Amino acid sequence: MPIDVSRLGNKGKTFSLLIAVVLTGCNLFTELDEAQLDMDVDMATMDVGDIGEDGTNTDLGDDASEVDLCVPETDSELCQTALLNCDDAEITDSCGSMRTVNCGTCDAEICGQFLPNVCGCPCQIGAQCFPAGAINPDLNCQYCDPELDTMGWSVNDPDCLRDFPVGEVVRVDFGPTVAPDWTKLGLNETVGPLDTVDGNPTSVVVVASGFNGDQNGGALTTTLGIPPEVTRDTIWSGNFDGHDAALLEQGIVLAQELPTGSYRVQIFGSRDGDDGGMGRLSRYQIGEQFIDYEPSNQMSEYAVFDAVDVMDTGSIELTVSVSPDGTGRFSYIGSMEIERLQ
Ligand SMILES: [Ca+2]
Ligand SMILES: [Ca+2]
Repeated sequence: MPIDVSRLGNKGKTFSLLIAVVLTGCNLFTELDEAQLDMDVDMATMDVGDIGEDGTNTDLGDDASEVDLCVPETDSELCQTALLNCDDAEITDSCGSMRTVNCGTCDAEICGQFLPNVCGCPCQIGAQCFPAGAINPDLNCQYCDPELDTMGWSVNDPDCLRDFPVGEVVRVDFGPTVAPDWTKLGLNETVGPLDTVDGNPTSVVVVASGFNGDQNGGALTTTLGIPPEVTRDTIWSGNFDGHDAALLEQGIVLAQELPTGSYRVQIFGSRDGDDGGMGRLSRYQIGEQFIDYEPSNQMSEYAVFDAVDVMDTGSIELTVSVSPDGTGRFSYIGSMEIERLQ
């Protein structure tokens, strides 16, 4: 409702003045409040701005004790935060300083194999980590190439052969009786890959085929220093019907997967008695070379091929038959040792 101050007399004038003062005062307070608020906001804005940009608080002036409030991480904390775990790395800490810190060493893994300053395994094979370029200790033509395979060996030759170190020997014991540290090869069986006598794995596989029987009736004692379980037993090729029929029989011993090189082949065979005087003259033949050898009561001699060259075929084929120069019905082989000469 409008107020008519002319009807109020002096009291009315005084009242109207009060009203005016009150109204003016209200307006004044409002303006003061807004000014104060503006100032507060300005100060708040100024404070935030001054602390921001260069990371230092200029409001704090030269008071060194307050600048030191930024506590940097330890070296290990820096490495951990940056997900680095090996060698020296340059990392900027939370206080803005670039620092060179050592993040440690790798155990079996390689630092920086896949990412800088991070341990990584080039080839994790089984429980072991191998560096790039490492050769498979069991197969010399396989190697670690992490670009091809980080969990296994990479093969550079599908027909690759395990090494057969020069000067080492693989050997088999023909016949039914097992001998310590020898590989038994029974009648027309296949054995391998063989380890060398020194324990190195090779790719050599030996196959016997075409033999007619086996027996245990050879020498238990020899002058050769090989076990009786090796010397006493053999596999044989022949025919009970006589020498002529036996000539038609042939056993084959095939040693396969031999690296190109030269080999010495040493054979032993023994059978008690002489088969009623006919003897057991056996012919061992490799390529053009042959040796006639008498197993009857044998206890002291080997048949030896001094040098057998293995070319691209990678195998040695030995035939066992009765010798045409003898009269026997049966031929025997009891053991074979193959030494790599070169
Ligand atoms: Ca044996
Ligand atoms: Ca034997």
